[in-house]
Amino acid sequence: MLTNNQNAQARAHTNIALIKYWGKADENLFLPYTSSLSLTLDAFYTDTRVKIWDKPYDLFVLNGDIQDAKETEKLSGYIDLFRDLANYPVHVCIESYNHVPTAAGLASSSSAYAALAVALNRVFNLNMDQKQLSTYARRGSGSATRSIYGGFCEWQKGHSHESSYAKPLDPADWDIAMIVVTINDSKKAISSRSGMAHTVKTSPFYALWPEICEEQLEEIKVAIQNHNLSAIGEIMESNGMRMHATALAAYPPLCYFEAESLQVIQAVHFLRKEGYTAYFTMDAGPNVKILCPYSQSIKIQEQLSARLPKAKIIISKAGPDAYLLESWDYV
Ligand code: 2P0
Repeated sequence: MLTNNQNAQARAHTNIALIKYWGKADENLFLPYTSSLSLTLDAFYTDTRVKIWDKPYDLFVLNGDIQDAKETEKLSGYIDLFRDLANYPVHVCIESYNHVPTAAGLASSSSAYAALAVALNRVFNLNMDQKQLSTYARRGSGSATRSIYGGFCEWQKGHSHESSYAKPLDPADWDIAMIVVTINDSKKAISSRSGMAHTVKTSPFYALWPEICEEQLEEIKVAIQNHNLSAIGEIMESNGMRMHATALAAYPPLCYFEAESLQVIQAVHFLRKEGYTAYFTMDAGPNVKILCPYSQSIKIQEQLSARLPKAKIIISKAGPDAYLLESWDYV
């Protein structure tokens, strides 16, 4: 008989990809067509508590609100992976708090599923190591694979559930920051999930994507090893724009840019001319993330605020690995 911990709580941070994950080779197992590489951010995280209870159903409470049947069912399907593995068919109550300001316009699925995987592992006494945890985080959302680790990490695409996992590369504890520039925090018109599926299916440029990522991944790993921020930024900027090129070439086209996104991009070009080390990337939405030395981040933030007074601008350092929380401070 398993002796289970009745409660477990965990924290995981969001991550931003420098080499993007864009397209699934296997939609059920969340196996990507390409490996990807990210930086975990300190400023944004999710706290999640899992409690085993004796009610005959699962409950999911997000930021204090009980979630509807559709959301709960999605999560129950995910929890089944852990229940089946532990061979322990109990129900759970899940409480989650996202410390990702809505204003930041960041997807929280990466931190959400990483925190949930860490807490479920504990509550079901599964003793998974970080590598295994990253495979299970992946089954909730691809980007969550990478939120098990802090700093820079690589998600190796693999070819099966067991072989598709993240691996830490560098703690990024040197002079580095990511600035998140939010120009629009409303819900995305097209989710990453459907955007990538549509691109894979209809974009003639997608055939080029795996080769591009393979090449740029190797280049950026060398740049990270050398702590060469300009080289990291250049490769990141190129990879992000190439991802958007595949989406723009989809049929019908997918365009995540808004007018203000281009204004931020122009501001980054201006900052570079002024001698700053600043590079941008964008995901499946209009907001822009800027990689720069932490030592320049306040000045860059000031410059951006002057040019884009309506934008919300948050500076983040690199974040840590996902971890179990000793106590739960929410009421
Ligand atoms: C990334 N994105 O590498 C890429 C770049 C968005 C653009 O991972 O379907 O929410 O849950 O696996 O992880 C966002 O996609 O998609 C994402 P699913 P996910 O960060």
